[in-house]
Amino acid sequence: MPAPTKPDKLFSDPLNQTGGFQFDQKVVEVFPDMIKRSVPGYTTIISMIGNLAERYASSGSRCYDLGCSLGAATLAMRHRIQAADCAIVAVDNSEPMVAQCRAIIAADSGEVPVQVLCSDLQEVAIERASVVVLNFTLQFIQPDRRQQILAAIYRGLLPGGVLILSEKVSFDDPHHHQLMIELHHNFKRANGYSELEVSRKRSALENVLIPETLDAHRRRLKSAGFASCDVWFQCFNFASLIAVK
Ligand code: GEK
Repeated sequence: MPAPTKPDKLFSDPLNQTGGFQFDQKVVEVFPDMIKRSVPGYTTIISMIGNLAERYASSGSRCYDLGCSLGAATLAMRHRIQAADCAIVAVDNSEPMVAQCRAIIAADSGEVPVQVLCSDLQEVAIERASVVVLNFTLQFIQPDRRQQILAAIYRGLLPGGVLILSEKVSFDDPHHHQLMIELHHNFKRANGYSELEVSRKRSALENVLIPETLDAHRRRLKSAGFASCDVWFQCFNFASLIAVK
């Protein structure tokens, strides 16, 4: 059985916080609560990934969830895919995340086969893919690696297949950029995080989570070869794009 999840109080204790943010056991224990209270629209995005997988998953293909954490997007796809002979490959490079994800998947009753790999997503071959999900994962990879990751995904997608790319984003206009940051922080405070927790988390994510503009993401997707791409969801500085091969 998966371990029960706890409320996120990680950044209420200053002694807990040394160095940059890591996806360790302590984060795994609070992850579902942390991500829902930190990412505006997270629950909607997860549910709509299921919706998109139902539309785009094709018979005999694979769906990938890269940076799967506890498998929320995997489960959303698993319960919506109608196509025959379709399998899901879920990948994460955090061992504690993968252990808990495997327990969650094993306790789930969905019938679509799921393979959970503990690996850097850059090492995983993408093959016969109809749907690839990068839900708030690319932002944790150094920007100079991002183009080749999108190129490998593009090569592994079947014609008509899709990449769903969700990211925290930045804005060129300094006023708008600051406004989005403040609205996001208000969202976190309204979800019970204190001023200190918000600012400690922000420092821990410095140089770990590197946001880029929506234009930078669109340019990269186009240069990887995607025929069509644009935003399908946005709330403040959190957005999700869909790119079609
Ligand atoms: C969700 N998609 O719930 N290779 C594999 N995994 C990685 C890598 C990498 N190079 N870098 C980071 N990760 C999930 C949420 S969380 C987003 C994704 C967040 C993993 C990392 O271990 C973590 O589990 C995940 O990407 C990012 O829909 O916490 O803001």
